[in-house]
Amino acid sequence: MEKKFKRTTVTSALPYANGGVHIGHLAGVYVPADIYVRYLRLKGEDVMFIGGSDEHGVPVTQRARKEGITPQQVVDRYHKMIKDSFEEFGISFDVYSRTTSATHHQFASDFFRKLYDDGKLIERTTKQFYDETTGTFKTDRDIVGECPHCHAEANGDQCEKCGRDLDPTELINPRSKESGAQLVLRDTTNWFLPLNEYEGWLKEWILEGHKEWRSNVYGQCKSWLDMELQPRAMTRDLDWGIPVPVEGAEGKVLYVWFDAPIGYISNTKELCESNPERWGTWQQWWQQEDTRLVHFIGKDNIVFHCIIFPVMMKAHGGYIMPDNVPANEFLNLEGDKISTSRNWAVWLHEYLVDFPGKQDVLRYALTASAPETKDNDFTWAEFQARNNNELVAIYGNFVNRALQLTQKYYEGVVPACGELTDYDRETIAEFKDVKQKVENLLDNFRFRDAQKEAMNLARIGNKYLADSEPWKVIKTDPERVKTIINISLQLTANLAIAFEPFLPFSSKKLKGMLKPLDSLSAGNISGVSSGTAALPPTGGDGEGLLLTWDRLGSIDLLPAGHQLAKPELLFEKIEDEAIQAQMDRLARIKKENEAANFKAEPVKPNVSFETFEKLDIRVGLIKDCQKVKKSKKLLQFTIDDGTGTDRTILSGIAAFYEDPSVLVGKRILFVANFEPRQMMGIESQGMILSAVDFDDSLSVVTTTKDVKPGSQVG
Ligand code: B3M
Ligand code: ZN
Repeated sequence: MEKKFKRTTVTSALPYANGGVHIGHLAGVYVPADIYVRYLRLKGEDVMFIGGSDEHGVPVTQRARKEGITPQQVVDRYHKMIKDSFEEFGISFDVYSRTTSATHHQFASDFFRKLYDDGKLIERTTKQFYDETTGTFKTDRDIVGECPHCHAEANGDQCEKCGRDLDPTELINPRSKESGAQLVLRDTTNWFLPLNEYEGWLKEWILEGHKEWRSNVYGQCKSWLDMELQPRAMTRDLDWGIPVPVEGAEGKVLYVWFDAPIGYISNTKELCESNPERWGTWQQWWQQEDTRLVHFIGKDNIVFHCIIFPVMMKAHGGYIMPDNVPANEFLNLEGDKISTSRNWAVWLHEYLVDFPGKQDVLRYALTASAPETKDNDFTWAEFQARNNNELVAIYGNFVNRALQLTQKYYEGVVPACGELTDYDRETIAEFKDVKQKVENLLDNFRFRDAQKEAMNLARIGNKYLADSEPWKVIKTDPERVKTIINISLQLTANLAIAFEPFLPFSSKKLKGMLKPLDSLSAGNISGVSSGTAALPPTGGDGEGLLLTWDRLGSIDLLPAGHQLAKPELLFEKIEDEAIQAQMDRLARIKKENEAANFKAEPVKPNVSFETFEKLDIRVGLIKDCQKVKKSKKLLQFTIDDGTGTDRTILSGIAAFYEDPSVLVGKRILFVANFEPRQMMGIESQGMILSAVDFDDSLSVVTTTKDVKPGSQVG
């Protein structure tokens, strides 16, 4: 029972403007959403792609406090950074606005007020922690105290040490993160959305009506609906956000998850009002039954988009419900969970600097390992392999060979196709139904597999050229070569079309090489808020040169006699050095995190002075230091110990001194009465003292003054 929709509203989660966008966000939300809207546009469908920054919420205020600036300054900085990097990356939003805009404040405020006036909200008084020194209520994450389980210092919502979820009232001695003051419980009144009253409707709408949703999304909804839903607070005692438009609600703002999804609608309104001829009214995109609504999000946002926001819209009345919510699982980085606070991420703005012009490579790699059904791992080695072994070796290689041979044999003019062999026919048959296959997969939000189909075309092409060997046949049967090259060029043109939703930059470049007369209509690339972003080309020279989506799978895309432009390489190899630099960066971050987490070991039981005195610790001057042959670990020290006779000491610290000669001349501490030991046939007469660093690396201990060798330490 296929419903007929006239237009599609596509939203992508509004990133918090308190940091950059990383590969997890891209793989989970923005790349698939962009592929989807580009595809719909290429099919000529009416679609609006909505993005924007989520600028309220506690994390913004926390960052502001940490940096000693205002929340507004935080969001101004990150909104611009995120917007610019999305644009450069080719995420083709029709609108990218922000939840601090006047339009949004008004819209969200009116939305709340209608719910309030219609009696859809319930008022509840609860006890919350209050800081009397600043006169403010504290949210969970602004409270610290002692964990009741492991007694470590914990946040109000969770203990990082033992991992338990907490309620701030469980904390021992709760304090304000901001002021350090002791907190007291105080009554406060907030407005709640009674989710429980919508349970029956939600069950019917999702569990009965949307069995086709991805199993991870459906499953999460089901487990929420299987538990009893509770009323949820839609207002907060905070000073950063949209003021609650109710008398007596001073000092309260709308809950960030109330206002953020409304941001999709207010951004639509902003776009429509800026260009009503193109976009019509916002109501068309949000309230008309012939509009299809699709939310692209990560899995941590499922409950907000499938339960809370729909209930808000239902309670308000007049809105359409999402038709699908293709949420993704998480992407990890080199085996570890991506984390903003630990800086364990690949940031888009940094990638764009480190790999200029390689937007499509990241798009490709992220789609190829998109976490569609389970969490997935991004590794730099795989990124490099995707580029070198697939984009360069398959797609780029095929296209380059086809275009170079055309230059070499025909000066870049498309040769006429002669009689087809059986093998030609088989090859053509193989890519004829690619349009059907790719569309079917994209319609079902299976982006990985869809991209694989496109790549498969290039594999077919490579095989065709390798099997047909035009470079040999040219000597014996030049007529036959014309057909081989013609077919290869048709395949190349198909690749430019098939990859367009996935790799828009490369398709644009390839189209430019294939149809130089017409390259201006090859489609807008980034087009943030251009309103005509990547609409199908409308130009063309009327000679079958329209490389449009509807012609995908055709073998007459490039007519004989058509002059091609000079070919350029579509992709280039990524060298090991570039990958190593990224791995080094991650290793550095890992180190920094370990250092930040370093906690000194508990102190050992006390010893008496007499016990201590038994150890004879001395200063020694290193006269020589060498690696011990056949040992990876041992260094052999020759020490001036003040006795006039050199002393030999072995120490297992070779791994930490690549060049042991740097130690020569240093004054170190050693235990002079440590029982002599034989190692590798050498007698070691004492023990050199070293400090063990947080990462288990070692450093010998030296003196700050040129103390005479043999001096006692005590
Ligand atoms: N800003 C959470 C997130 O970035 C939130 C999404 C809002 S979508 C309306 O994961
Ligand atoms: Zn704990």
